[in-house]
Amino acid sequence: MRIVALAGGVGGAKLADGLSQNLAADELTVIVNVGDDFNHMGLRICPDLDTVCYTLGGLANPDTGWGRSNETWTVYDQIVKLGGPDWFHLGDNDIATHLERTRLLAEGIPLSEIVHEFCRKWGIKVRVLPVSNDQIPTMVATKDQGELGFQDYFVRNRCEPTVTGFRFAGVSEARLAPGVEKAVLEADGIIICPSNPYVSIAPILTVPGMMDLVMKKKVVAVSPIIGGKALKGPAAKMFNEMGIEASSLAVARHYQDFLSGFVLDDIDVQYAEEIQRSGIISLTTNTIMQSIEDRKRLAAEVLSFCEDIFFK
Ligand code: FO1
Repeated sequence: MRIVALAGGVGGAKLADGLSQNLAADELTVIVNVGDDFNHMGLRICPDLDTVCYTLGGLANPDTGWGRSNETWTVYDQIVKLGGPDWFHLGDNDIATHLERTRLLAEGIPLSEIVHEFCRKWGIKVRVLPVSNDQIPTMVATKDQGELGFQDYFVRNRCEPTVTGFRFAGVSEARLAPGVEKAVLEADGIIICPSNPYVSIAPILTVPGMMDLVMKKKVVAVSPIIGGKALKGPAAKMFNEMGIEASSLAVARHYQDFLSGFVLDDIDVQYAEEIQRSGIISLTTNTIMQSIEDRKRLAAEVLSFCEDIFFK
């Protein structure tokens, strides 16, 4: 079964990894958010692409979810000693990724080709694609600090400001990266990974042409909110600040215009009936992925759920 998975940060990367353990390499394409990307100290940083690739490559820091495992901070410590920015932590191994990506981008190599090359070097067989090779910085409108760049909101401000909205700067001029259209058209279906609907999935779906492509396929989403909370990151806080009570039901409603199936955690079983009433088939299971085994198990359950839905 050929799958296109839409993914953002840590939760998305974990399910993508689980899917890669259940599918042949040529059956899975992961389309990744680029809205978190920014320039820092002259380096082009692509957090969600790196989190997905590091996770698929078994290189990810298991505690933080971002950056590399077995990391050292020699360069970062010296930057701080020199009075440089200390708010965004760059590990030594991770810096190599940013340096080489920045060098290749400066030579005019498109981001999608750089990701492909890095995946080859990291032994990742699954296809990972940025949704676009264009820069589409996610801007977060906040109540007290006006509009903040995503990393400014997420890291420097620790997601504390009250959000009032989101903007994906330049998205109307952005083009889908080469390979995205073909991957979606050839897919048997689409899986929206348990990523933040506002700042990981929306920036993917908003790229011109993407929604039209997605509407041609059946879509299954896995809830990033469990028991009213997000396991990681500000998704639940954002729902609440946007005036919507955070729950897996709210996530299903958020996607309901194009959703055929929805996977929610056992703890949210009380929502299953209401979700079914809105025409979305639901699967209730343990959606918490702590171990690699959890990822593989959940992905296997999601895939068999998809079999029923995509080929019905
Ligand atoms: N997140 C943090 O909370 N603190 C950091 O210092 C930090 C550094 C960092 C470096 C490279 C990278 O790829 C990601 C990094 N992240 C950090 C995560 C980043 O903010 C991502 O955008 C989030 O994980 C959301 O996807």
